[in-house]
Amino acid sequence: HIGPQWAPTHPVAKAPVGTPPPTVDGFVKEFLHELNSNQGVSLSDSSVNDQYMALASTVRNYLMARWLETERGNRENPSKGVAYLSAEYLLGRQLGNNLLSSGLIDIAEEALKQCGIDFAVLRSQEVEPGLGNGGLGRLAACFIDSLATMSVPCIGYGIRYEYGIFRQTFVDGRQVEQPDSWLALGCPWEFAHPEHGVQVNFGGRTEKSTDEQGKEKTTWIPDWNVIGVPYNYMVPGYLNGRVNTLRLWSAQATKAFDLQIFNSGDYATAVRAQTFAENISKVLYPEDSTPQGKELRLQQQYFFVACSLHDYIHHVLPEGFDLHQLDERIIFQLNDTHPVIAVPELMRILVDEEGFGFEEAWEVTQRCFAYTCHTLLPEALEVWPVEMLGRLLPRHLELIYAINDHFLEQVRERYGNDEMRVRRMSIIAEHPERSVRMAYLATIAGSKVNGVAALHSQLLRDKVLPDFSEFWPEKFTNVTNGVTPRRFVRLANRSLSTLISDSIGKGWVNNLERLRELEPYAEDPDFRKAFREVKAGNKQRLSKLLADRDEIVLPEGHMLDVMVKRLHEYKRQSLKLLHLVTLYNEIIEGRLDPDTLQGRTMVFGAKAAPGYKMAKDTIHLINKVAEVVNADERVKGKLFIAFPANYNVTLAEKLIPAADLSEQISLAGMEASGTGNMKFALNGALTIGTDDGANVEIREHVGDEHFFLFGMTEPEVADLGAKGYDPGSYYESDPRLKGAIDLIASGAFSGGDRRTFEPIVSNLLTQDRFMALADYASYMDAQERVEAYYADEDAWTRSAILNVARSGYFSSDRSMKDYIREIWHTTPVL
Ligand code: BZD
Repeated sequence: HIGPQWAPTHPVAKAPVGTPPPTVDGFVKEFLHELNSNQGVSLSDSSVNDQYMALASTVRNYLMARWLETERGNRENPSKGVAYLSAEYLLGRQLGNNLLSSGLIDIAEEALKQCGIDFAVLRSQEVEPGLGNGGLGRLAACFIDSLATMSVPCIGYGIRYEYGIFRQTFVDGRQVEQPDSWLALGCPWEFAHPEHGVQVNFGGRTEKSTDEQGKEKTTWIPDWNVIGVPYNYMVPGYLNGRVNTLRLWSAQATKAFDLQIFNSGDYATAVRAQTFAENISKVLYPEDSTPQGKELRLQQQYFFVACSLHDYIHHVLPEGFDLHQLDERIIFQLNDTHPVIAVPELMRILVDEEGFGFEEAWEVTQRCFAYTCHTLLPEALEVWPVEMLGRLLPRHLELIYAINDHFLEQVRERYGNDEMRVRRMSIIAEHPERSVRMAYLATIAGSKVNGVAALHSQLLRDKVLPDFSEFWPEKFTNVTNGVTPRRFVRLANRSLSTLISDSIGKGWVNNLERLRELEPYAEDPDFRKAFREVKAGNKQRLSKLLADRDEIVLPEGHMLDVMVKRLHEYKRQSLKLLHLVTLYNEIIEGRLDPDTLQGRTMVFGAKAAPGYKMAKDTIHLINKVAEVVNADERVKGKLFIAFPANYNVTLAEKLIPAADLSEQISLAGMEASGTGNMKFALNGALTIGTDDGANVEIREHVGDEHFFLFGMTEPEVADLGAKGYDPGSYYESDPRLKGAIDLIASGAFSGGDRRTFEPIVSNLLTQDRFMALADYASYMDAQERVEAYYADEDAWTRSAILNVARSGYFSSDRSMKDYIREIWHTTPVL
């Protein structure tokens, strides 16, 4: 329960000097002023983009005094804060959120109306900053929102990619990636500070020397460098007058490159060198689970982490701060292993620049970091070849070796010369090539290590890092993920929010457990009716959006069955497809009477990593099945498939509130947590899901009767794997499954060409690493239960309302509270 200490002091903090009065007239004046003086146009000549920019500036100006005030408070009354280190922030559009946080939404809407401007049009003008791949990046965005709302001092540090996650298009049903030029029309939310550029070094060698006192000293002599330019973004708390900072770094060539131009006379080469430096923050890597070991990615990681540590130590901390006490001021939270190179970087700063002894520096370092792991897939654990790391960061490699020696000595002390164990626990892997295991480094350095859902944290201890959890049992903990109710309920689902607030008041927005108070309303027929109307309205708005955006015309009155997430084999979009193709096949074969079915529209949204062949083939198959099924008169009114391209935060905000059914069907033990699952439950969709990730806890909270569980449990998966899994046997023994797979193999969805989807078919029949066939029968069963339950409108609505009422736990405010209690030990500033 988020108690009163986390509640905002008062709805809108006293307006500091310089803040425009929050009145419609004042807003109009300020808006027109911004339009004239910033955009340089009159209202009658202004473009939609001008108007959007001016509106954004107006909101920004309103938040500015609060931001500066927060900064001043941080300096004058410092308390322990959080530096969230994340290579990704999947922010979504800023305008609506910033208006909501400042309490200006209604005023702005009215003010624009007076200017003859449609607010909704301006909101759609914003290109969302897609600076992340999926769950991990979105989680970071939710966390900084919650910390600001809970008045916890936090700086988010990351990378200002010039190109975020690619824009997905479909050509003949296949994914084609387009660059995401999110900055093309200008970003009104950022503040560049080139004067605070930080130099980041790379390459070269180290030199040992002894000083006058006979103390050994190491000097890193790098051979190239770049400048990191900070861009600051406001992170406003919800109606509490606090505005934290997100600081993203952009790479710029240093003057050294200009000098090279001058000296070499080879202009073209020198300009290429400049491009090389600026490439570092050029593009987000679109791989979300299989690190490619690319040197540029390691450069990105070190780049932002070096900038951030320097910034924190030299610009945020007061001058002369004793770094022995660093942990009293800050905790660096490592969002997965991407920022783990910060560990040897802090050691380098303390030892080489501040003159600490190794032991002394290591003690401080271990108190200043904590590590969150977001995966269980072995191939997703990041490792860097020693050769590459040593070439790019020679001093850091030395420090990693020193950390490793120091740690392995402790292991030997505890276990004697158990060399097998020492080898297993070493930060350095020897095979297939010598490399640095970043998750081990993070675990050794971190004061705490956490997984992101109860099951995941357990498996992390038992399967991924068993030696470490034996060595340091108290280091391991769980913090179940959460999502921000501001963006994903209050903003995305305005009509549900109104219904809730009219029933239980507005307090739920930053105290989500209060949704419990809705429970009795599930028994109220009028409330159920109103709830259904909210869903229907959301579906209508979605229909309009998909018609405009994608030329997809949704059938009316259907159950909306939604699966939106990155495309990955472990998430099993293919299992969903098998369900679909089975229904289709059974109908056209005359074994299933379509009149016994409710109308169902299945919505997919998914990007595949550009190099992930099986994922891309699956996207192709979904599109081709959609083409055939949607055109077939025999299933008309019963089955429809929609696959809008370029699923992103903006689309999620439209899709999730309209959904009836949420598909969370990963193989048990594979999805670390999932956060989409939480967003759906909070918006009144029922879940069909496996016993995986946070599904487990969602089911516990909402109750078994309001959740469609299917599939093997994690131990059953492990057993089956150990016994030897044979997907072919499921195919042979289940005629419906065989029928569906044969239909795909026959070329029915590829114009008769049997080769097109052969890789998918043969993979399912011979490998099926994520056991879709083993869970198929159970999934089909569960879908039949869904079908029957949906026919009972009252029962379904009741369950949907209880899903909302009982999902308050999944607020990211609660996650933050857990981090604060278990890991950070920070206090809110009120
Ligand atoms: O992190 C995801 C997990 O798959 C989800 O189960 C979990 O809910 C979220 C948040 O904890 N992991 C990612 O999204 N991972 C990445 O995006 C990623 C990106 C780059 C490199 C490796 C992984």
